Amino acid sequence: MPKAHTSGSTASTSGTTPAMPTIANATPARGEPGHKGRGRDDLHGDDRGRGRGRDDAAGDDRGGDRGGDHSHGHDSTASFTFSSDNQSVTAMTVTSPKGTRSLDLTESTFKTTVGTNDKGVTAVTQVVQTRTEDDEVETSRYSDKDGDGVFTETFELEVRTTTPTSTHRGTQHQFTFNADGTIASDTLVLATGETRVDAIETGEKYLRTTIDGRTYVVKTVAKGTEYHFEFFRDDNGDGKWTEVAEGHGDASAIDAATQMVSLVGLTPLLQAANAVVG
Ligand SMILES: [Ca+2]
Ligand SMILES: [Ca+2]
Repeated sequence: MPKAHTSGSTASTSGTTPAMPTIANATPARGEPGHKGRGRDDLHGDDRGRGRGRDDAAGDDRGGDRGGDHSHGHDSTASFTFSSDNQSVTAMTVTSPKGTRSLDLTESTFKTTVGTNDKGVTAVTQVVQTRTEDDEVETSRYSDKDGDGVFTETFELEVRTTTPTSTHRGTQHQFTFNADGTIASDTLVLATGETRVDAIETGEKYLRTTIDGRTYVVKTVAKGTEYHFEFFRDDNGDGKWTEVAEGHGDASAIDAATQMVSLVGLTPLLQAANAVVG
């Protein structure tokens, strides 16, 4: 299990080694359009064009709203060309159901991990890509344990860096909790201000917790062996919790005891949202 995100910060032992989420093909429950998150952007109409639509079939989950290179997702793999010392990435191609293409790496930084793969060869076994965009920082982790040169995306987290505005509000929810801390209700707040109950289903877990001095509601959705997670904050105390980060990963991203996304190693990633008033 590769180490991840050793950003030298507090909670960073990371043992998270997520794998390919395939939250695809999720069926909106109860025939409610866009029920439960996926496709919830349809409900908002605003959103930052963050990869919703990830439930639509296997394709390129990023739905192309962000365009460009941003469309690799759960079911895509990557190939890299490394410098001779294996310390840097000189080229990256992503293969998805839509085909293979080279990525423009100008917005990305990479951190490689060299180890011994299953073939007994010393090689790059993991690549962490950090991509900084106008309104978010995306961290993707790729692993090639078997040494075939094909890297599987095992974890991804997109962290919002801008405070919501009327035109760029993002996903918001209202939550209520029971006295014992368990979730009581989840209500989606639409861009219009209307609300819609977001039923809490089997496989969905919520945790209200403090990370780096800030209060978060963390939602983890299990889809078979893949997981999707969202991080919400209500910094201004208006009762509307804004999604400041979302991601996906495999079981290695999950805390075995709680079956929720492991928070180990995530603190430095979430710091990208420090300036956001959710
Ligand atoms: Ca491989
Ligand atoms: Ca708020």
